[in-house]
Amino acid sequence: MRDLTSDTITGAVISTMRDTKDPRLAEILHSLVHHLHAFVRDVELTEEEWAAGVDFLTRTGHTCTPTRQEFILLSDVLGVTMLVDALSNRRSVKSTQNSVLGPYFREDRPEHSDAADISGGLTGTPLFFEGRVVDREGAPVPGAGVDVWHSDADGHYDMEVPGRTDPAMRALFRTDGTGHFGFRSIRPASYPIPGDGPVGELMSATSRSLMRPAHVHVLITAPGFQRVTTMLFPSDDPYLDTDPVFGVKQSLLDSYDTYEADAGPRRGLTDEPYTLLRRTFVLEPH
Ligand code: MBD
Ligand code: FE
Repeated sequence: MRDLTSDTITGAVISTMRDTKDPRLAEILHSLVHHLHAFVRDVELTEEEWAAGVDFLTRTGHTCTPTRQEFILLSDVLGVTMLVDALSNRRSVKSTQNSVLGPYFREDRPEHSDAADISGGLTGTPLFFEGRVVDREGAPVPGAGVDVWHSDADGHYDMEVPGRTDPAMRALFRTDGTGHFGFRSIRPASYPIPGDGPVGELMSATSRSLMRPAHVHVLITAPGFQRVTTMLFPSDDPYLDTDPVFGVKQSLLDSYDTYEADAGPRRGLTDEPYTLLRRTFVLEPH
């Protein structure tokens, strides 16, 4: 046998996988080894650097908890999440575009009926959300599941609010016969992605900002339609152009109109200025 060299090792590894049963897995592994080796050759990775990389990934795994998914965050800040979305979801321009799921979705959210207050007693500018779910022809989609979740005025999601364990600022709604859902909550603020773990080290080493623009997450499922995982941003947020997870799209900007307490469509429901977000979500058929 011949000793392997830096020229022959890539082919040797790939040929060990030639009996892979699943053809798609074979294709993925072949390409992964090819590109991984090319990367190592390209930068002439040293032993110390490779050890640091393994340590980084190990700590990324150790930072994962049920409420903190550091690997998802790593995928988000490297643009992989949005790249996979761009390749998987070539939707018609009329349909609502996807964004990042992010690390703060919770399965244990409560189900609420229309017009519920989901602020959990937290204080902030009142936010009224009025949504509609329709198909590409504009016909209402009744019975769609609509998950919403967002942060408070300090940028904390419920699990990060000191001293709080109950779900707040999140709920699952069902659209009514006309495709409507709606709720009351508090207006979210821009805030930094978690910076105290390995992803934070990567961000500071590359002098990147942790600040995400304010947003309300919306996830919609309905039989016969593609799932929509999206979010809405205030169109005047100062962090739109530097979102660390690349989730901003022009079509997901919203004016987040603010009214005095005695003016606008929700006048009289609050005694302070409030924000009204109205949005029609257009689903793409399967
Ligand atoms: C968030 O709130 C978020 O939505 C994403 C995608 C990443 C980090 C924090
Ligand atoms: Fe978020």
